[in-house]
Amino acid sequence: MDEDRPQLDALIIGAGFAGMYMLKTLRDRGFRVHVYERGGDVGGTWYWNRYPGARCDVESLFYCYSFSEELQQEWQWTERYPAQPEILRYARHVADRFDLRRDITFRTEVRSAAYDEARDQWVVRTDDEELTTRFLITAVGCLSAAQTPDFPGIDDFRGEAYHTADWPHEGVDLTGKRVGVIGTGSSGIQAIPVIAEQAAHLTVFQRTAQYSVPAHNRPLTDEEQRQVKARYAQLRAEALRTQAGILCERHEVNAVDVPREELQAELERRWRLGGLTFCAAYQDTLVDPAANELFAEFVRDKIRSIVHDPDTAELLCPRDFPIGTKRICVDTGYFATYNRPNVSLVDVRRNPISAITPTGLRAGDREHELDVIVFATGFDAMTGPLTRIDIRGSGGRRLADEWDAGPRTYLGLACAGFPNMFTITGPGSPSVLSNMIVSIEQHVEWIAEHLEHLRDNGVRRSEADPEAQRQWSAHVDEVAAETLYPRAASWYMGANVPGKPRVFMPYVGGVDVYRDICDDVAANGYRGFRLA
Ligand code: N01
Repeated sequence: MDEDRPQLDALIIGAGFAGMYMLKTLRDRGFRVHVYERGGDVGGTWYWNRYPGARCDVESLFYCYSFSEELQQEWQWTERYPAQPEILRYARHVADRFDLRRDITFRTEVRSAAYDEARDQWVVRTDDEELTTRFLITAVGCLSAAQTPDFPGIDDFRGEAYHTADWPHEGVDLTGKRVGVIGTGSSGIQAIPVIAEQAAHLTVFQRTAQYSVPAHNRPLTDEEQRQVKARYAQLRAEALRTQAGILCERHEVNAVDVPREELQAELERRWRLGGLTFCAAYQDTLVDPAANELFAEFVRDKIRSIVHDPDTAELLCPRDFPIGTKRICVDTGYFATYNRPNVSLVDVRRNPISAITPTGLRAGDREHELDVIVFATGFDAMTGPLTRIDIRGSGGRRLADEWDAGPRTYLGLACAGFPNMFTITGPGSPSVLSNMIVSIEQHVEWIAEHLEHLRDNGVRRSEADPEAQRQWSAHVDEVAAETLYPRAASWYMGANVPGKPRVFMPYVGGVDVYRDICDDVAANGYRGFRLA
């Protein structure tokens, strides 16, 4: 046996939307490829996040793969925004349709991966296995390392405790229970209205109020689906030429230059339309504080008009950060939930949670008796899923150490010192600022072409050049600094994890611009990569 020939051409970590498509693409191109997946089935995010109300904030007809015309024509979505069970059904359908599971090992977590420089291959270890592969491809997602705050007494709680991102598959019966939800980001804001309908009493522990826009979710008609499907290719192509990979109406003028009445009417129209693209109405919302404040105050006025109790309404009005600089939430009945007699809101910025007790929690000088605590406290985003694996590159350097001061990558696709490793939607790429499926497809196709190029040219080793990485990282910082994004203590900035360096992690330049850069790198002999 040739000991320089690894067992695999490519090992993929993760069988969510990225890992599934990477597997299919490499297999179609004749590579020997395998996937390790922590969960019991495909679906990634949508396998784990089964909390009540879990739903995608990108519309169904575009939150799905575009790579197969047959697939996108045959699948029927039922609602404007897909609920978690429907997205998971779709992921399973894709796995069946393309016979993906035969190359996936489920319930298997990659613990470590070390680069063997002498052989130009990775040695990957799980709890039970060790194998060698020429290429290591991470498809671990950006929001897959759940984050539970380290509250004193957390292990002493005698009731039930769940994180939204690790929700029991059999569901949780909250009927008649006193439930506490900690966290009011997208997960909390989706779960709270549904939990309120089930629980005897719901107490929401809010540290930072969030901006949320109504989803106006509804069933999709056959006619709507038919119309989109008749023009799918064109609509997909148009979406690729947008900033976020999501079709939306945008006025190419500044909000501050629009007469106030006209602006108000437009924001009203957008509010009635609902959804994620609210802030994209004008070009200056995320760069000019004055424009941003017009949008923010519009949303605050909406909150005041929905929530009956003026003190509760004021507490729900976000003021700590510009609208859109934390991922805007998309909700169904969130603010109106606070009009229910069985719901109360606790300000934990003023009264911080000091301990979890055996029977509930302590916030400020008050004890709250609870049967169930729901941690909607988010994720160690973007870097956490990678640094939790012991990844060691050339000379034994650890990825976690290399990123000690924040992630540094070339194009969010590769890291200097970690040859033959590629990171789908890694930090430094648009990823979480875009329709993830659009970004995933672009990365998967780029990586597959790169690997083919290496194979065709007898190249055993591809590595990001340190100088190219330095320049790209500086560019990522520079474009972020031109926006209002760094003003929020967001998970984009690593601010939600104590001790995490504050670096704006995704690339804000837009999926349109980014795609052109990646294509240009490839067309120029993979500029910025050292091929050997
Ligand atoms: O997490 P988050 P998430 N004490 O980090 C609070 C995607 N997503 O799971 O803001 C008290 O946004 C924290 O408070 P603060 C989407 O991209 C999409 O909700 O840090 N509170 C915050 O309120 C989203 O952005 C969908 O002050 C604490 C909350 O917990 C991303 O996932 C659905 C605390 C965490 O909010 C993450 O959303 C769901 C503490 N010690 C998620 N620690 C859709 O597609 C944290 N918090 C619709």
